[in-house]
Amino acid sequence: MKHDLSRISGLFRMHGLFVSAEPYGTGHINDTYKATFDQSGTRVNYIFQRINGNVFKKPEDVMKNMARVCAHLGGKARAAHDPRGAIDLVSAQTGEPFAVDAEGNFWRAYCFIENARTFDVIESAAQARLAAQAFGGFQCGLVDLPGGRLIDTIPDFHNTPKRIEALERAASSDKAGRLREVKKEFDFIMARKEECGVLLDLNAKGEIPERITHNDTKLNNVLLDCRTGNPVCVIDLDTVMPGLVHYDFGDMVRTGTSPALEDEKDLSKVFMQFDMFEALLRGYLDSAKSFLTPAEKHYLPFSGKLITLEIGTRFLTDYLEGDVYFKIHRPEHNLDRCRTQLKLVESIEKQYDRMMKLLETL
Ligand code: ADP
Ligand code: GN1
Ligand code: MG
Repeated sequence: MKHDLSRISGLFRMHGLFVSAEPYGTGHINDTYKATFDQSGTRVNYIFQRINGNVFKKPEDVMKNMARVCAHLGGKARAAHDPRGAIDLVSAQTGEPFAVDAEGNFWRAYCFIENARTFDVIESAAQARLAAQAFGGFQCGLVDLPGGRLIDTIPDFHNTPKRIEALERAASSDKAGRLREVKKEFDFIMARKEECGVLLDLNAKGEIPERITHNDTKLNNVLLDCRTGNPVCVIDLDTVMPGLVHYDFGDMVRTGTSPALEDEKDLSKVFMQFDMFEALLRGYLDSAKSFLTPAEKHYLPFSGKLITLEIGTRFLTDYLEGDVYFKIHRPEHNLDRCRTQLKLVESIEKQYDRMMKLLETL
C-alpha cells in the first residue's frame, strides 16, 4: 500500500478505531482505499481517496463543487428515505470536506455504500437501461442546485477540438519517440477533426444549453445493488461541473455498449451492441426527458461517437507524451485503450443511421 491510511484517517472526524485498509477500484486518476473501523465492536467501512494533484490543480475547488452536490443530493435522498442514494462525505478535523497530509496531498473520505457494486463491462440491456436512468436522474437532481454556477475545475475538459489540438502538439514534439508506431490511429482521428466542434458551436449559438453534468459517466461510476441490480448511487464526483448533457450520454455509450473492456487487446471483441445503445437511450430519456430540449435529444447519438473519439484522442496524446496522465499497468496500455476507442467509433459510425431512426421513433 502506497499510503499510511491509519495516519491519514486521523485527519478526519472518524468514529471508532482504525482496523485496516486496502487499495480499491480500477480508476485511472485518483488513489482509492477501502478502510475498516471498529465502532464499539461493529466493523464499519469507509472510502478514502487521494486526489490526483497533477490532474486537479485546485483540489479545494473540486471539493467545493462536490460538497455542494453531495449536500443537495443528500437532502433529496433523505427525503426519499434512501440512505444509500448519495455520497456522504466525512468532515476533516478542520471542518473542511478534505484534509491535507504532511506531503501536501489532498484527501477526502466518505461512508462506504454497502451491498452495491460497479461493473466494468455491461452485462445486459436491462442493466444498461438502469445505469442510464441513474445518470439521467443525477442530472435531473441537480437542475435545481442552489448557490450559483459550479466551478470549472478542469477548464475545457470536454472541449474536443482542444483535445485534438493537444494531440497535434504531442505528435509534433513526439517526446517519447512513438509517433511512427501510431500513424494509423493519428490519421483516423485527424480525418474526423471537422466534426469535433459541432456541439460547442451549437452551445455558442445558444441552441444547446449549459447544464450541470457529471462529465465522467463511465459505467463503473454508478453503484448497482448486489441483490436487485437496481441503481443505488452515482459516484466519482470529481468532474461534476457545468457541461452539456451530451458529455454524459456520450460517455455512457462509450462505456456501456461494447462487450469488451476499455483496454481489450483483441479488437474483434470491440463494437457497439445496438441493443445496449437502445437501452441506454431509453433509460436516459426515462429520467431526463422532463428537461431535455428537442435539440439536445437530436444530438444524443452523435455524442456517443464524439466522446468515444475524444477519449481515444486523450489516450493517444498520453501515449505520445510518455504516459504522464492516466495510470498505466503495462507499457502500451494507453495505446491499447486508444485502439478500442477508435474501433468503437468505427462501429458507431456504421450503425449511425439506425441510431438516428431509433431516436425518431422514441
Ligand atoms: P476513480 O476516480 O479512481 O474512478 P471512484 O470514486 O470511482 O474513483 O472510486 C473507485 C471505486 O471505489 C468505485 O469504482 C467503487 O467501486 C468504489 N467506491 C467509490 N465510492 C464508494 C462508496 N461511497 N461506497 C462504496 N464503494 C465506493
Ligand atoms: C478517467 O477517474 P476515472 O478512471 O473514472 C478520466 C476520464 C476518462 C476515463 C477513461 C479526471 O476517469 O475523463 O474518461 O479515465 N478522468 C479524468 O477511462 O481525467
Ligand atoms: Mg470511477
